[in-house]
Amino acid sequence: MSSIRQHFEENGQGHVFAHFESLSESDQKKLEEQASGIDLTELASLVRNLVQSPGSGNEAIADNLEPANVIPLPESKGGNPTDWKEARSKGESALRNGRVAAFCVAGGQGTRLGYDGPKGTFGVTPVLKKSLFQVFAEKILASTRVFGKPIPWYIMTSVINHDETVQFFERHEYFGLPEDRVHFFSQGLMPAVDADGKILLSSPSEIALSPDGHGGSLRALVRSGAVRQMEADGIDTISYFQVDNPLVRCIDPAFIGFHLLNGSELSSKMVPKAYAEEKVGVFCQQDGTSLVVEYSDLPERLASETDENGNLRFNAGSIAIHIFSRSFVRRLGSGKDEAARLPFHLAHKKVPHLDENGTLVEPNSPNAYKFEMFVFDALPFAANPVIIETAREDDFSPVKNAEGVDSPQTSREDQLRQYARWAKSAGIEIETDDTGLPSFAFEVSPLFGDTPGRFASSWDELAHKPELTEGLVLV
Ligand code: UD2
Repeated sequence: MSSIRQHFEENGQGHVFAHFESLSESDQKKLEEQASGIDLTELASLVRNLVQSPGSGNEAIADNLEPANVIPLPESKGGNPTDWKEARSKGESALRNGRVAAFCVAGGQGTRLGYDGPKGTFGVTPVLKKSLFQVFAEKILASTRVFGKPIPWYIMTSVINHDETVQFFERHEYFGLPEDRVHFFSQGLMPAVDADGKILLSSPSEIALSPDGHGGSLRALVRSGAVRQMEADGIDTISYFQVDNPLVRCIDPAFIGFHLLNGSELSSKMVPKAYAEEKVGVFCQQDGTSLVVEYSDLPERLASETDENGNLRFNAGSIAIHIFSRSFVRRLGSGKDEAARLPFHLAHKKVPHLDENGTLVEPNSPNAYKFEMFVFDALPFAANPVIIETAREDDFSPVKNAEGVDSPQTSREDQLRQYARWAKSAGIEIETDDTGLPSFAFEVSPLFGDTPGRFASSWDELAHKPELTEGLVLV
């Protein structure tokens, strides 16, 4: 018996190889390879602490929770325009010196949207239906043109979507970005287990594995060699965003500047929560340490608590936009710092699996446990964390659900509102409703979206042709 099979046998997971003798040689090899990627000691401790111990409950998490300290926008109460100007200029100088990389996490399954394909390939813009990846690529390209230095873009995929993602970029010639500046790597995997902690098989030769959460990005950045590459390229600042949000400013000089001026290892953006139950994590302080409490963990009484002005007390919503220093990613991602490890969270899910007779079972209700790390759990380990406020309408309108809130429809309308604001700021009269939604659909390329001069002249050229008004596209 091979040493890996022996190891699984000794750790109560020998059933993983129950069908081994009937497999082809190449399938045997594949299964052994999958198995050797699993840390059984880590898994046993996760099963003991998360699956088999009753949870400590939300109230324990809520002990001593206080709202986080936030740098307000210049126009918000307490905001300081001079600080923002200084931050912007610091960030611009870092960009001119080529110190910044963009980083998008795109390894998730995107099940809620019900779209068959990597989420980044989903067509999201109002007229041209440009994909999320194209929108980000054009934003990054726009910044490289402004600051005169290439901005490398790292994209984390997973085994579920890696090949399709890379092929999509190849097919679209990297949307104008230099090919050697777009880097893909796959995130780590974790096995699904049943209530007894037994690893599930998805076929006789395959373990039921799934991505280890966006928190897995820190170790994947290190393992894949991305951090080493950044070091060689003189990059020390990483601008992190999720694949689902077409409004995100992939590169935001003021945000970068606040991060650098404060010597921060991890900085984050917040928006005031739209309503108490909004499904975003909340920035808090606990015994002097900053942290994000996920929406599902924040007790309802705290989520809905208001201050003397009737505003939500815990209102700093996390929209999953961060800046990491490269050295911090290395410290956490290498796993060498025992005291700074991201915890795993448990998800109870439906996972198709082989039963003891080798028959494939498609469960109707959750039957399995998956383990995921969350990237914002890095916050308590970061020196000098900074949280800045941002305007929701200019940074956050994710596409998560097929319908209703955070859907293609709401995101489309938020993009249209942004174009209308840009048009107005370029001096163009445009009819909008009370919510700022323009009366016709048009689209502005991120390549010059917020540069009013160019915007105005292109608009003049096109808008005087009435037949073009609906679906007007500034590209
Ligand atoms: C996330 C945050 C929530 C809020 C919200 C804003 C968590 C647990 N919650 O909610 O607090 O900030 O976003 O939009 O994150 N991903 C991977 N690999 C994985 C899992 C996810 O790359 O293994 C990526 C995924 O492709 C997507 C992002 O992470 O870009 C968010 O994942 P999600 O949809 O599971 O997070 P969500 O909407 O529950």
